[in-house]
Amino acid sequence: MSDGSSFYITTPIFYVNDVPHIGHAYTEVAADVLARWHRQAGDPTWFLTGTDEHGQKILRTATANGVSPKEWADRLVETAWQPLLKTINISNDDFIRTTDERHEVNVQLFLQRLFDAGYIYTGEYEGFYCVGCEEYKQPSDLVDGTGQYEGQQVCAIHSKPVELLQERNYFFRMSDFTQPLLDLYEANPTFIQPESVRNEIVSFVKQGLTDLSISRQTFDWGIKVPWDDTHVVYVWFDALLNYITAAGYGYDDEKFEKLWPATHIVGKDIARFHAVIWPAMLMAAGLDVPKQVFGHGWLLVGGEKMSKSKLTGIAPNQITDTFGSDAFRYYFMSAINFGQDGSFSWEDLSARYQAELANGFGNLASRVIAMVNRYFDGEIPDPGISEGADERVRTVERRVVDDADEAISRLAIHEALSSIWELVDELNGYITAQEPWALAKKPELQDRLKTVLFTAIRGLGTLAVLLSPVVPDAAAKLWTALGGVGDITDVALRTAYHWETDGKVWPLEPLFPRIETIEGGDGPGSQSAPDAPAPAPAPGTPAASAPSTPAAADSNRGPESRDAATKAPAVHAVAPDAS
Ligand code: ME8
Repeated sequence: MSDGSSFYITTPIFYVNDVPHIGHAYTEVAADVLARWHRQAGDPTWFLTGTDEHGQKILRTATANGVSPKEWADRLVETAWQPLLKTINISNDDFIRTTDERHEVNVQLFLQRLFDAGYIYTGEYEGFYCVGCEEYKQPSDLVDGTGQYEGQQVCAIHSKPVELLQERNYFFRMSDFTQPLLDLYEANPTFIQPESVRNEIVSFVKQGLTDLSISRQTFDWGIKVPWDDTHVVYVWFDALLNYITAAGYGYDDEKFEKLWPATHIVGKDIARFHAVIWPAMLMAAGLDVPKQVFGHGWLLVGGEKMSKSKLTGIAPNQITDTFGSDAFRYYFMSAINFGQDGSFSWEDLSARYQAELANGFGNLASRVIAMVNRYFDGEIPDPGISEGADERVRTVERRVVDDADEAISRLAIHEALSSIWELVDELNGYITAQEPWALAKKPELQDRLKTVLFTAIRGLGTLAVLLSPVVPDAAAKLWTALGGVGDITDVALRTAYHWETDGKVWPLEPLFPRIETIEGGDGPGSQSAPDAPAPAPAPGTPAASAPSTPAAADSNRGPESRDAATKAPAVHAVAPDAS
């Protein structure tokens, strides 16, 4: 059936009831880094993202805003979700909306096939439904409400009351798949990652699955059940199918065979839908299950999952307007172990920006290129005889390429970045130890100076190629300054150290200009409405210098107060550092 030769990677399709926050952007960036990495390594790659537009949650939001759900979805996709992809420089190959015809028609086809195969029956259901999750909840999923919901049972994720529903619906025989799923998890131990998510799901399935209600009758914002148009398809059943309807299922067999199965990057909150319901649906339809489901951790605010419903959402452009999209991408990929939770803080972002991007990487690039310009009029010198230190740089260069690629194959993006940073540190140590500025003063050491700058330039080019999937804009600028041949995204990543230059460097503006953080600034707090994007943090006074040392890599940082995390400090870019 499917040849599975492609690297087909997906994000969840996001609900359009509201605008994106940095949690959604985090998933997008992670999937994008993986997609860019594989693409640049020469693997046939396809990256899908999109929006989830049906269901009660969207219907209620649209109604509350006095428009039809389709009008609402169109507005949000156009003004918020598509622009997000530009804000954080996402290289998706496709964008699916569940209101696309290619999706709606083929959801019906899929459902009809399951119905014809006997996997669907009519039944009664009574249970507690959380509209925020779009899911029936078990009593164990509920907690005691606080504040205005004191005395009521609320959803543990949304902290809002659940609704008691009693409906006559169509059911999917999911219980048939308890054992096949357990067999799948055992035969393919990396099917669900990371280990913590896998363990939770395996123990959940071991308790035995119940059948799943897959239609709703009390509202009509959804895809009609093909044999009974008084029902619409349950929003999760509809949404999960996006991964195959976008890949050609039902209308382009060749494309589908080439792409499917996919690697799904999702937040751990929805890993169960992807690792239980989704493979069960696929098995019932006789299709391959996904290659892998990776449930990443949550961005926390005040120790809780950052979320719009709790007003702790931070708009991605609050960060990118000041720090830029590269810094956004680098920060979230390096500061949080992919798979674990992490707390966002403005202080940590500023500190890492300054120490790692501006000083560690950007300054290294500027200095080396400036020296080639100054001492050799921009011509990259031919090296003389190599010494141990030069060999060592070359060895590190090769090793980190392999190590980073190996880490990416395990989706350990943070590990790939720490490997790459070994080369940044090695090159900085090399320049400090070799003191090319001192060599330049002694004509008899010209050959040594040539070797040192040649070695440093080679290392910088390798860094540019390796960092291109993470900080694409900065990498492309550096590439141009190094006289890199062709487009950097065409340079084979797994042999990055073979990169080619036309032999001449060009002046390089600072890749990461210095940014001043002003303590006590009163930046925007929670999310704004979709038609009124959050303003950029306002410049303010007095200035306090940004911390100069990196915060320890710590994905389990203690909770900050909500205010501290959601309020941006007042920050502004200052004139480029001339060093
Ligand atoms: O669940 N930290 O959509 P959704 C990290 N439509 N990631 C976060 C996050 C946080 N605090 N908050 C959200 C849905 N996310 C369904 C998906 S797929 C067939 C249907 C990210 O808009 C994370 O990826 O509620 C999470 O899984 C997703 O947004 C939920 O997005």
